[in-house]
Amino acid sequence: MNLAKRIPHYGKVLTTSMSHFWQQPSQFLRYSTKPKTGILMLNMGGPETLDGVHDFLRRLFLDKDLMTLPVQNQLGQLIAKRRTPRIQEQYAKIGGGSPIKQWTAIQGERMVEILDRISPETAPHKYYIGFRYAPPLTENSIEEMENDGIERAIAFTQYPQYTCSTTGSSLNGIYKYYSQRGAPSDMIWSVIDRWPTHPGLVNAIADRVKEGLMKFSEDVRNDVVILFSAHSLPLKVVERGDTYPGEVAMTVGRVMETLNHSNAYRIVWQSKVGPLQWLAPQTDAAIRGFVTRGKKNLLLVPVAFTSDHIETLYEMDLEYIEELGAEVGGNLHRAASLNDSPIFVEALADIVYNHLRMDRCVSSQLTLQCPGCINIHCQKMREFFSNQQPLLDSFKDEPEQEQQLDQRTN
Ligand code: GF9
Ligand code: FES
Repeated sequence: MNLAKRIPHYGKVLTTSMSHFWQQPSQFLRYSTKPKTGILMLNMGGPETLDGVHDFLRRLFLDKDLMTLPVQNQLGQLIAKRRTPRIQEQYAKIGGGSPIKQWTAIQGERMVEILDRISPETAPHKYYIGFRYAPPLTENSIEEMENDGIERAIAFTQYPQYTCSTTGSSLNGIYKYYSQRGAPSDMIWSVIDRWPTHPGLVNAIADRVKEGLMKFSEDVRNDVVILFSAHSLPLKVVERGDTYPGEVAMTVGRVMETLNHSNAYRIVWQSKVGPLQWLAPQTDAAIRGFVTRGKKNLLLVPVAFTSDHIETLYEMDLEYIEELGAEVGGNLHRAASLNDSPIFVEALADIVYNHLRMDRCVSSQLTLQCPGCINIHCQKMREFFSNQQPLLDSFKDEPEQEQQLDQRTN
């Protein structure tokens, strides 16, 4: 079997004078040779500065994959402009901007460090950030990946649970980029579209819950109600068949199993905006309801975002815990976001590691559209990612590959 033929970069890295670099620390591979595997970490992003708030909101309200408004191009601009001052005030109170880019960069750095170590066959790995509504925008990061000469591109959603309004929108964005670009990609794309039950995610959240429970005095600890709070979703999105509520419940179920059901818990939904009906109960209404019924000890646990952002730092910490908690007389704490949790970054690397060894470009779940979908891009996007070159035959002969590697390096 000619591996050089089957793995385009194989020969280039392993020939003669280069071969000893396989035994060098991963740092060398990552910064001195062309990256081979590119991992695009997808998220909505957030404004880094108060000046960035308006652009962020404008992109969000013009996103037809997230929401459809009448005369959206006009109305979207108008809503974005009208909401900017209030959102700027909120960001001002959490330090002047969203920390999501810094957290994603730390997670990405550590993830590729681990991958270079555990998966030398696919190294060097490089992470890229692809935000939907704030720089670095997905389109620009894709161009950077093409310019870097990436061979395998992985669209890796940073939302553990899939919804068409977040991950779906980002994937539609990648598809639209290529349909407008005309020229086909030099990279082979594949997708990590959801990972709601990954054991590393579950353990990382369970650890944060345990730490959170320690914030309560011992005599009330068993009585604490754990409120898993996820971003809400308009009911019309749920009714068209979105998998998000079920996947949030999967994550929460595994976390509670890991904790041996030490405490009572509920799933609650936060951040509803506008006049539509959304998933309920809302986090604030649930807090009020529990405290007035004598359940005063509540631990809020963010479960659908992996880093701190305005919904944890402003909505949960200031609005719910500081203000509402004081108003109703509850004893509220919040579990930390995953941020730089070592268990969590190991999980990110493990998810990519397993994905690289899978022989398909998309999960079976991603092949299926919502039964009530009326967005034409959703079907095109699925075709785009499903029709990438049948994946990674190159990893089917790993024993042989390792053998050859040993011969070369010894
Ligand atoms: C969401 C996560 C899950 C239209 C109403 C004017 C809006 C929306 C969503 C879903 C974010 C993060 C879900 C809107 C306005 N959203 N659907 N947001 N967002 N519909 O902001 Cl983890
Ligand atoms: Fe879910 Fe289109 S809205 S597939």
